[in-house]
Amino acid sequence: QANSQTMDEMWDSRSSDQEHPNIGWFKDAKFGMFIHWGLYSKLAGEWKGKRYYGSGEWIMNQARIPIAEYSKEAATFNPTNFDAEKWAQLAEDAGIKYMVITAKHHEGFSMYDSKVTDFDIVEATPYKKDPMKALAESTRKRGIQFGFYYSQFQDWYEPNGGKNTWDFDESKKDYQQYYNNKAIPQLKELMTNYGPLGIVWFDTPGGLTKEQTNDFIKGLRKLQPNSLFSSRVGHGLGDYRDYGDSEIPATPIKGAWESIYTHNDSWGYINHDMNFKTPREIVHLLAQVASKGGNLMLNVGPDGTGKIPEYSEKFLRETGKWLARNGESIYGSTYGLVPAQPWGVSTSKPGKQYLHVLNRPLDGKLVIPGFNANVKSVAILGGPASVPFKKRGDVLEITLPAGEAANLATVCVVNYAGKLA
Ligand code: FHN
Repeated sequence: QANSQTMDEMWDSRSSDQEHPNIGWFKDAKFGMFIHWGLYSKLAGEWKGKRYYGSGEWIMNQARIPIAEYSKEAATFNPTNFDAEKWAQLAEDAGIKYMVITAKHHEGFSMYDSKVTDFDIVEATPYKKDPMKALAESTRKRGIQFGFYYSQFQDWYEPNGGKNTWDFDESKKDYQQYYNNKAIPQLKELMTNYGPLGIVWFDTPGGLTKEQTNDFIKGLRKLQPNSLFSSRVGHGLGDYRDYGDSEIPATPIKGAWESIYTHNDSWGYINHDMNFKTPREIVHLLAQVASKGGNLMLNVGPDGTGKIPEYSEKFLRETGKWLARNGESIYGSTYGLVPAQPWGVSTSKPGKQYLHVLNRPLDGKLVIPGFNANVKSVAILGGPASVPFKKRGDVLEITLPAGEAANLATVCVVNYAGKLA
């Protein structure tokens, strides 16, 4: 019966008592940092003088680069600009509450010291260090949850890994052999050697049945029972739901879920398409996702030297400043009870509706029909403790103070008594 459910039905039918006991921090966190960093970062979206568009981490696939050629790139991958403290400090300054970084993406290259393969950052590069240990420590000591992304099925380096159709005949692959010899042992390394992982972020599942998948994750859960698995482990076996890339659900969604977005249209670093989401766009995206009850995990793509792009640094820090003033309306909130309005969206806490004014009305007035609860007071976060409001029946009208327009988004908090339907 369960198998006949669609993924939506499966997730929508999940009751709170089926949730992972450790899901609480995730639901409160609201804002995460995704990091895509690998050999592809050095190629930056170009191969043999040809520019490839779309996501930089797919260049091996887009350019159909044979393994024999692609693996040579490791010999000149030496990210001496990598600085775990700088990366973790940026996350903290940005108001980030959890970080997920690619331990191994589809290219099959391990960005950590793996005993399962020599195709990793310690054995195959002049860098010879494991950046993940340092990053995990720097991140955790700032109270930020740390986790790994792992491409459990697509592995374009391995003869039996998924989806390398240019070096191998996909129909002749023994996926179970790949899982037994690489994916499962590597996942065990990651869950054993890097301290407590808040999240293991699986991606693009495939090659195994639900039962086979359940078997291998049962073993992983024994290693770290507190770790949360993303829904892309497949077969509905995750602890929270990931929507599609750059997807926000149309309506408020109960439970734990996450929207994931790039910062500049590519997960992996590229040296073109400098279309970085501005602080205003990031804040509006965060408010939109939080207003539906979910988390936003925004990606940064460091370059091949280990440097985070300057616009990611700059714009994430400005987002952090906004959160320093308005974070109360995001962290620990759930979906808003005031439906989306032309001027913005809302989030909730008990007895409070946070109105995120994304597009300030020209007359400075917020009109909220259907606010059928008794309003006690209205304030601006980080601003006036009391702003004028009036109720005409169940229509609430708030007059915004002048001068708030410059803000990335003004947040009005409406304190009310009773039950807002
Ligand atoms: O193919 C990957 C892609 O490279 C990237 O890692 C995204 C991030 O969500 N996941 C897959 C596409 O959905």
